[in-house]
Amino acid sequence: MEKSALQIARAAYQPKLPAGLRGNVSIKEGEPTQSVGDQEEIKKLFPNTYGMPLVEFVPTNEKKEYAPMNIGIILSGGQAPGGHNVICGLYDELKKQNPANKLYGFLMGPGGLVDHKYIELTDAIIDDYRNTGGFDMIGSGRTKLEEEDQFESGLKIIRELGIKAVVIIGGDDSNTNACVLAEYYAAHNCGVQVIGCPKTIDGDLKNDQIETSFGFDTACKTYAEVIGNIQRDANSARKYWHFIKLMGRSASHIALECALQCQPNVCIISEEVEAKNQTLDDIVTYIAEIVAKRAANGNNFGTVLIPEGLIEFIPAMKKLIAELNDLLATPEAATVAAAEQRAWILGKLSKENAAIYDSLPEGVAKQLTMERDPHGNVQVSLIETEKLLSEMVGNKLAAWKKEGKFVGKFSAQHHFFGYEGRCAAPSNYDADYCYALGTSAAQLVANGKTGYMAIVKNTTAPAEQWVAGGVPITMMMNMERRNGKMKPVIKKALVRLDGAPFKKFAEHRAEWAEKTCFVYPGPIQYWGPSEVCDQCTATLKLEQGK
Ligand code: FBP
Repeated sequence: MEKSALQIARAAYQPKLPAGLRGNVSIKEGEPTQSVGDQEEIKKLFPNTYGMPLVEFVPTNEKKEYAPMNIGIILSGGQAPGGHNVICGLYDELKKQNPANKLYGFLMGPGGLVDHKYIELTDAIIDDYRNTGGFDMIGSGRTKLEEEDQFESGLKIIRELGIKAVVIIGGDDSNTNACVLAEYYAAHNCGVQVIGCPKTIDGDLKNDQIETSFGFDTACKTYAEVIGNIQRDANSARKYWHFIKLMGRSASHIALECALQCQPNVCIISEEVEAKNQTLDDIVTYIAEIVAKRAANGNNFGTVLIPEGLIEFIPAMKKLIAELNDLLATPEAATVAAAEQRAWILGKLSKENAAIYDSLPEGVAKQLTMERDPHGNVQVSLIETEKLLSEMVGNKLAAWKKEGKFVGKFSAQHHFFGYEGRCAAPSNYDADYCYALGTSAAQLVANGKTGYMAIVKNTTAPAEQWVAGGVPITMMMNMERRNGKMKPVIKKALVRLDGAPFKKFAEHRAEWAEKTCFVYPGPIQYWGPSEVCDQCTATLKLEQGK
C-alpha cells in the first residue's frame, strides 16, 4: 500500500496506555449491577448475563500465565476514527499474553461471521493500519445479528477456528445485539464469550459508565476545522450564508460540539426543538430573524449548523414520519410506481399529515420515503434539511423584503459534513482511547467475561491516569418500542438541555448570532504541545466540569 509521509510518520506513534493496562494486570470486581430501567423484564430476558459486576483493571506485581486462545473481531455499522487502533490494541495485548494467540477479523461486518468470511490478522496487516482512520482493514456492515440461525451459523465457524470470544465494535444497536448473542451462547453453554466496544461518531453511546464513544472526538475536530475554514471564507467575502448539515443521526451532539468549537451564528439543537414543541416555521423564523438582524448591521453573511436528525424532532414531522413508516411497510406500498408514489401517499395519509407532506418541497418529500436502514431508522443522512431550511428562509426574507422588514441580501451555500470525518486519521485522543479499549477487551476475554463492554474512564486526565475496565451491557439497557415491539435496548444518549455543554451554548448563542465571534480551530495536530494535541472534546470537558 502506497503511503504519504504523514502516514509513515504517524504509523510509528505508540498510543499511550493507562497505568492499569501497562504491565501485569489484575481485575477488581465491584458490586452486582442493575439495568438502568425495566429491571424485571431485562433480568428475565438475560438470565445468564444480568446483574454482573462492574470491573476495573489494576496493575499488579504478579505475572500471570495465559493459556493460548483465539479471538474473532467484527466492525459493525458506520465508520468511526480509531477502529483500527481498537484492533491493534487487542492484537498487541493478545500477542503479549501469549504469542500463540490468534486474532481473526470477520469481513464486512456481522455478516462475515454468519457467512464465514474472515482473515487471520498478522503482524504485517496490523502494522499497515496502526493509527489510521477507516475500517478498511476488515470492512464494516450493518447486518443485524439477532436471529437464532445467524447465531448458530456463527457458532459453526467459531468452533472451526477454535475461537474463544468474539469482540464486536459497534454503536448502541450493535452492542445490544452483542449482548443478545452473549446471552444466547451462555444459555446454550457454547463456551463462547462476546465483548462489545463503544463506537460511533454520533456521540450518543454514553452514560455513567461510558464517557464517550470513540470517533466522536476526531470526527468533530475534522468538521470543526472545515466549518472554521468556511467561516473565515464567509468573513472574507461577506456575501454568503452557509447552511451546514452535520451527521449525528438522531442526537445533536456533533452539531453542539462543533458550535462550541467554532461559535457559528446559528446552531439548531434538535432536542430543544422537540422540548419546545417547535414547528418548521418556528425554526425558519428564528434563522430569518438572525439573518435580518445581521443584514441591518451590513453583515450579509454567516453560518448555520443543522443536525442531520432535525426533521425527526419537529413534533409534527415526527408524527408524519411515524405514519409514513407504517404506510411504507404495507405490501401495497411495494406495488406503487415511483411516479405515482406522492399521490398514493397523499391519498392514504391522515388529513393532518397529508397537509404537512403536501407542503414539503418535492425533493424532501421523496427523501422521506426512501428505504429505511436495517434497524428501521429513516436514513437522515439522505434528507437535505440544509436546502429545505435555506429555501424556506429565503422565501420568508423575500416576503419580509416586500414589507420593508428585510433590507439586505440573502445568498446561500449548502454543505453536508459526515462522510468527510468518519474515516479521518484518529486524533491522539481517539488513537489512545481506542488502543486502550482494544487492550481492555483482550483483558475482559482473558478474564472469562462475556456480555461486557470494554470501557475507559477519566479520559479528561492524562492517559496514564485513565481507568480501564468493563461494564455489563445489561446495566445500560431498558425496554423501548422498536418497529412496533417492545425490545431490550441500550439507552441512547441525546443532548441534555440541563447539561453543561448545552447550557454554555445557550448562554452565548445570542451574542454569536448578532456579532461575528467565529473561531477557526484549524486541523488536528498529532505532534506538538499537549494543549494542542491531546485535548478531548469541549463536550466531555464541560460534562466533567473541567
Ligand atoms: P453508527 O451509528 O453505525 O456509528 O453510524 C453513524 C452514522 O455515521 C450516522 O451519523 C449517519 O446517519 C449514518 O451513520 C449514515 O449511515 P450510512 O453509512 O449507512 O450512510
